[in-house]
Amino acid sequence: MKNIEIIGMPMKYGCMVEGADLAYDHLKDSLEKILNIKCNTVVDTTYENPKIHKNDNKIKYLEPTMECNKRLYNTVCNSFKNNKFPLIIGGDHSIVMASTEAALDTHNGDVSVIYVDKHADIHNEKTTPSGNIHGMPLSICIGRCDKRFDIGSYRLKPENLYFIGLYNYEKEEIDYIKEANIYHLMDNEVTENNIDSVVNNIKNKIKTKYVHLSFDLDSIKPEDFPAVNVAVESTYQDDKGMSYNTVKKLIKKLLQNLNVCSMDLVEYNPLLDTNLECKKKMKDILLNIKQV
Ligand SMILES: [Mn+2]
Repeated sequence: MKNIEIIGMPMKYGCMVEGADLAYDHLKDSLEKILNIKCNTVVDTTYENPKIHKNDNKIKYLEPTMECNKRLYNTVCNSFKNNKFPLIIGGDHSIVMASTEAALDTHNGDVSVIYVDKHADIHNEKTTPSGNIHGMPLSICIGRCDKRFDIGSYRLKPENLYFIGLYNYEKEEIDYIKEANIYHLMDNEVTENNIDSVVNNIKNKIKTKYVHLSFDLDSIKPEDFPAVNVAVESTYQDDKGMSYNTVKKLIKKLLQNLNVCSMDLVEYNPLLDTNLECKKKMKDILLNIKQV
């Protein structure tokens, strides 16, 4: 991967769990060493006197989430202008609204999104059970949320969205995914042995020139990668999710075979990485990214 610009996005307003906002700081040295670049782009995510609920009792941290994401949007647009490949280190997954919108606006809407995540993140302000915006960013990009969530100009077409590794979603989300005929592969539909056909199949379906790859580490099965920013009680429920080896290969194959213009790496929580096992695995994934 050439011309990578690391963009730190220490974001937590999309899901108030302590930790994911520390990921960039925690990984910075490794990123610089592995990718052999200097990391000096960090989005300012400070917000004076953030209110959990202002005028809406349902949505949490609306103003700080949108304000910080607009700052990221501008940073990613600049990165594209400088002919860079922005690699955004989150933070919670609300940040995909900014990275996707920046990619769409830079490329006149000619962008598909590959969403490697166990969650669908496609609630809107009416269906969200938690009020956390990190469960809503794809609806924001598609334009299924009201104007308080406006960011960027071009909207993501549902036909250009691809889910990989899905297994944790609410009924309203999967109903919409099916109704809008959005491509989705469940976690058990992707294994180490079928990655080539998975990637080829998606490659044949893609209709846009560019692809934004959004990678949530919680797509890896919890026993292989426990240090992610989901509610702790739901972390260990089942033996669900794709294996670490599967995901590592998958990310590499996607980068090798598709015209990926930008990427997010989100929801790593260093506070839960007690023996630094997950950090080691992240370094391996980054090495893979470098080699493409
Ligand atoms: Mn997720």
